Amino acid sequence: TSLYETLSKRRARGQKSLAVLLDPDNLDEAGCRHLLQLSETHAVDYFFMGGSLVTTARQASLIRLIKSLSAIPVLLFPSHSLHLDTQADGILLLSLISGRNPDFLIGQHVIAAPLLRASNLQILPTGYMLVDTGRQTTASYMSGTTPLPYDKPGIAACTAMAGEQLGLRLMYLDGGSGAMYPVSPPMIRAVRQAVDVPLIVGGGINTAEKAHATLTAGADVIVVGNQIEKAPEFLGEAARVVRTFNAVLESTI
Ligand code: 1GP
Repeated sequence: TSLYETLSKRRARGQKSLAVLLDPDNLDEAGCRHLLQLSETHAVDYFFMGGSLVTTARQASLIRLIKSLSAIPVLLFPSHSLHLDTQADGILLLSLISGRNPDFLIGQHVIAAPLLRASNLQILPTGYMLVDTGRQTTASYMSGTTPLPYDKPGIAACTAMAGEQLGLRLMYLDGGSGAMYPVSPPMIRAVRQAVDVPLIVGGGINTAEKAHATLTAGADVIVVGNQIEKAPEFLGEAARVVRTFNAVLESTI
């Protein structure tokens, strides 16, 4: 089964997933080995690999390392066509639909298209929405876009609806890495009600309570990055929250 089939089956069953964001700028080989062990122990569902600004050449060797030691799928989470790597399993092909910068709506994609076509990467067309969570994030600065206003769930819902109508098959609401607070439950709920495709939510999820609130509001996949870099044990906590959701589900089937 393809990555997308798995994501949409899980979505249909109401099953939740955990993605761990690995930023090659903030992770060395030893740190990666440690996270891999934890991820295997806690049955992490996905690795997202990328960052807004990649200043080291580590991404390729980290992906190689993960692929040699683990079967957890690696999805590229690129901020630029320079950040592609065909060793990964798939790519979140992000169209930054919260913004109005044509380069990140379609421009980078044109540059990447021949390379993607020649690769074995599974392509996951993703409507990417940056949300204003209190301070300017690297992602909004680097993309030159204005994020969605935090307290306007209706704009987020219509943006996601338009993205789905254009054929995007996943939605990703992102408060930005290290956000002061995560995307609000009312916004997640509004997007959840507006579209049928699987919904990924990340940015600022740094406690079990925030992970729980994000999933309760309707996220299918939660993404954690920063807090795991600071305190790798958080991976276990986040995984427990996801598992609890899925266990409740199984007991009601
Ligand atoms: C950012 O959604 C991710 O793109 C994860 O954010 O690093 O704050 O967990 P954090």
